[in-house]
Parts: sequence; C-alpha cells; structure tokens
Amino acid sequence: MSTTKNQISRRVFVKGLAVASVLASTRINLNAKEVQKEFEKGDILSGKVFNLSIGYSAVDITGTPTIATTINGKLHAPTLIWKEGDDITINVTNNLREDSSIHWHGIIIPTDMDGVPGISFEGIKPGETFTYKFTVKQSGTYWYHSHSGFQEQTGVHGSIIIEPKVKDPYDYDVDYVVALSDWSDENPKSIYRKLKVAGNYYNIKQRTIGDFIDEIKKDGFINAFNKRKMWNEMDMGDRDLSDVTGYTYTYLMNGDNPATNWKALFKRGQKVRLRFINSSAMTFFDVRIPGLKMRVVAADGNNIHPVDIEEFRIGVAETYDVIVEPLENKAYAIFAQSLDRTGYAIGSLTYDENIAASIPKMDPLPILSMTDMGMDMSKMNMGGMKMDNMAVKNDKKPMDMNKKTPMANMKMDNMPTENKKKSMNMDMNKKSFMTNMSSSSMDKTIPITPLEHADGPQSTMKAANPQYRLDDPGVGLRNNGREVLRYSNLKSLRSTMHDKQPDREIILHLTGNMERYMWSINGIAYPDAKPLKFHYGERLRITYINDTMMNHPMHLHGMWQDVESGANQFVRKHTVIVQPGSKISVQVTVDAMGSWAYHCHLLYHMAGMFRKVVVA
Ligand SMILES: [Cu+2]
Repeated sequence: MSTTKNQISRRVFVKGLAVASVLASTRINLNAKEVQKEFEKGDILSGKVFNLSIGYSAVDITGTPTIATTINGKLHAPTLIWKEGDDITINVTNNLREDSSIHWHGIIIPTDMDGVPGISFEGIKPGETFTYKFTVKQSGTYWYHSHSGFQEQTGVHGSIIIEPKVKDPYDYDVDYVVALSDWSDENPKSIYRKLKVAGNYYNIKQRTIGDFIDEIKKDGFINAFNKRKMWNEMDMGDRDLSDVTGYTYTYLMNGDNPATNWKALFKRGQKVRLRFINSSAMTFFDVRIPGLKMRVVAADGNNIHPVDIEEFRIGVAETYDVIVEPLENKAYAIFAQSLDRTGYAIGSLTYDENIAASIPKMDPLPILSMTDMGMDMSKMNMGGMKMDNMAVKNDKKPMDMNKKTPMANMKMDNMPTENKKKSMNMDMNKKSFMTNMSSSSMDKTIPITPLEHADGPQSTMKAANPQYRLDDPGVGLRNNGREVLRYSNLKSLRSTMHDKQPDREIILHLTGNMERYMWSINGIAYPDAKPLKFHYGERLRITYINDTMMNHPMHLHGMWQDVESGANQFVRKHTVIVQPGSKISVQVTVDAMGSWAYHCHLLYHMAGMFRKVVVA
C-alpha cells in the first residue's frame, strides 16, 4: 500500500476553472495555513488528524458555471487514507448557510460518530465545527458523504481507503480510486419537485407508437395490448429504469466529466488495483474495461473469494475492488454506463498520460420484463398469455432458478394458492403480505416478527411472485455476451463457521407510489413509522421483498448485512441491492447499541424509504 499516495493520480478536479471558494466564510475555525497546505497536497489526506471544510465552490462541469457544495474546495472530496487500528480525529467545519453533516459510509463506529442528523447527533450548524473521534476497526474501500438535505447530490462525497493491519491476500503494484458520481446543474430541490409532479419526468426514452406496432406484429394484438395496459396501470413504462437520468445528469469519474477523461497510469505487466465506489445520488452503473478481465477481490470493503468477470453492476453506495493486468501498451477505457443507458462516466487506464482510450459504444436501452415485475417466469402462464414471449428480446432468459441457483433447495412452491391467484389476475394494487418463507439452508424454522404495514396510497405496486434472483445480473445485463458479476458469485473470505443461526426474522417490503413519487417500507413512509427494534446480541434475518420496479440499494448503518448469497454462503455488505420484483435475505449480528439510520440509498427515495433502528 506504500504506493498509494504516489500512484493515485493528482489532477485538477474541475477542469477549466480554478476552484474558488466563492462564499468562503470568515468563520472558518481551522488554521488557514493548514487548509492551504492541504490544497497543495492535492486530493489525498492521510494521518491521524483530518480537517475538512464543507463550503461552496464555483465549478464548471457542463459548460455552465455553477455552484457546488464541496469539501476543501474539491468535487469529489479529498480521499482520506486511514490505518486499521488508528485512533483518528476528524474536524468537520460547516461553511454552508445551512446545516450539514458527514456520514462515514460502511464504517463501524459508535452511534454518536455516525453523522446522521436527528439520529446520531444534531447535525453541524453553519459556522460550527464538529469533531469526530473513533478507532478504525476495519480495512478496505469506503466513502463518506453528507447526510443533510441534498448536499450529497451537489458534491459532498469523498473516498476512504483503510490500510489493513495484515496485508490483503492479493498482490498489486499500483492502486487507484475510481469514484463514480452524478452531477446536475439543476438545483436538487427542483429535481425532486419535478419527480413529485411526474415520476417519469426524466425518462426521455418512453415507448413510441411505432414500438407498439412492432410489438403487435411480434406478440399479437391482445398480448401487446395487455402488456401495455399493465404498465399504464402502474403509471410506469417498461423503460423507466431510473428516476433521474442523463437528461439532467453528467456522470463523473473522480470528479472528471467524460470530456476530461480521467486517467490512471500503468506500466505493462503491472497489476492494477481499482477501487470502484459508487458515490452518486441516484445512478447505478454497469462497469467494464473492454479488453481486460477484472478480478473482483473485495465487495463493500470486505475481501471475497476472487471472481473473474468482464462487467459488474455497482449500485448507489456499493464499492468493489478489482485487479486488472494490462498486458499491452495501450489505453483501456474504464467505462461506466448508467443502467438506463442515458450516459456514462469514462476514464482511461493508460500507459501514457497523453493518450486516452476511445469511447466504447453504449449498450442498447434495456427494457424491463415480467421478471422485473416480480413474476415467476418459470411457473406461470398468465391467462393464456405466452409468458415466454413476454420476456423482452434482450432478456430472453430472465432467470433460471434450477441451474446454479444457490438457494436451490428452497421451496419455491410454498406460495399460498391465494397469492398465485392474485398474480394471475395481475392485481398490482392489492397487497398480500407473504409471511411464509421457507428458508433454504437453515435447519430450524425461524420465527417471524410481524411488523406494522399499511395498504394505503404509499403503496400502489405489488410484486406478484417475488423470487430470489441472486443469479440474475439484472435488467440490461442478462445474456449480453459478457461474463457479468452476480451476487451469487460473492462469498466473503471471513469464516462464517461461528455465525449463529438467526433468532428471528423480519420482512421488509419495499413499497412505493410512482404516480405521486412516494417511497415507503411496508407501505408506511418514514415520518409515520415507528422505529424498528433490534435486540442487542441477536442474530436477525431480514428478508426484503421489492414490490416496486426499481432497484433499491438498502443501507443499514452501524452493523453489517451478511447477504445470503448461496447455500451456506454469505457476503458481508453495507449496502444491498434489492432488484425489482425480487426478494433477498440478509443476516445481521446486532452488536451495536443505540439508534441507527436504515434506508434506501437513492437520495430522492430516502425521505420515505427510511427507518430508524433502535438497538437495545
Ligand atoms: Cu429506493
């Protein structure tokens, strides 16, 4: 790791304009010289004491100068390098005109250091400095961001590298952070307002009448009509892949826009570690480096059994560390296209800093299929409609529960008949909470603690027959001819020998109302919900059921989520993607007292799809 400091490339974060602190207040509590020194050092800070200043900066990312909220004048904020075992101090000064905060994402720390206003502390008032002090008890790749308002969208996000006490079990010569983000010149309040008016405001690729005619030719009128009707009833289109898209976003790599083309240097034959961090507000990225295989060695900071792949999807707030070995003297594209294919972040892994890689072609726009709606393609035949044809062309094999599926011994037929009937009718509005889950690899039946739920306006969608889809790379990545990472490939290196069986289980339905752009859990939005009670010392199983058509990256603060990624196989994560219309189970060792935030990490979903967790 000694190479890190020198090898992580230094670059001007926002090209074209000097980053000026336009509203730099006179209330900075820090020694001005020190801050200045940090600027000179570039974008990496290391040691045991860190001084971070949140303020306004002028940036020009799209050709239109505008104001960002930044840390130490940087968009993406400085990378913090910590050492496992160190006691560190971080002074965070808020020079904004509104409250601010910093949350250390995925870092296991006491609740009062976790940085969530209203849960862990009161937030940082304008002009004030809050001092975070904690012991670093883990290693790997993480990130940090504001947990106040929409500041994460306007630039308050940075990377964290924690050097391990014991060397990582893989070798590499150079080491780079590749942080992805989404930038908009629009005020995020205005983005949110537009979504409230029309959930599909930023979806510019709606279906045309021409598409409909093609479908009639292909599927026959009735089938095509029914398909269309179903989407209309949900107030959605099969192309509504993301709420906020390249229509307003410019996608950035380490703060650089595609025109700047961020560069990482290598010498032929070197092993390069790339630490991918999705620090965007709303965007899932599909990442590949054409011409190179990637060996995934860590997920969310935790080392895993290495997996060789050609492409991976990274959800908001997830991190993946990969190792690549470029054997040719050329420029390779680090290509991260947004899930909705409305744009991309790009950089170059190059042997010469003056040579940038050419831009790969974006994949065609993926189309949501019945799988993503939570239909079990393998078992249902809906009212004579040919289900096989309904899986849209590029998603021909939506899922294969029989082959390779880690949870193969799970009883998929356990569904109450009532549910089956409902799914036949495709009743997307009625809810039928399924409480009877037979759980795969566990010997005993786990008692389910019922939770409050509501059938009101917060929840207008319902997955008819949600399935575990760990082997499904997700919409747009199925059968694309490349080897794509799936959750079923992820297996933690840490031993799970001594993990106890879950004491109990809770079921969280991820729910929403697309028409009114409201998001909730079990049909109840955060302001109306009671805190979730976790018992200190218990092993808790949480099953997510996604009743909506969007991916939700679910993030639990303060404790790990051990995802059941296969039979007797876990991967330890802080953020778990719950695919549309699917279910997924995690186990949590409840070992952190206090109050914690628990939420979907899509910024504009957070207001509703959020819970306070109280561990007592
Ligand atoms: Cu969400």
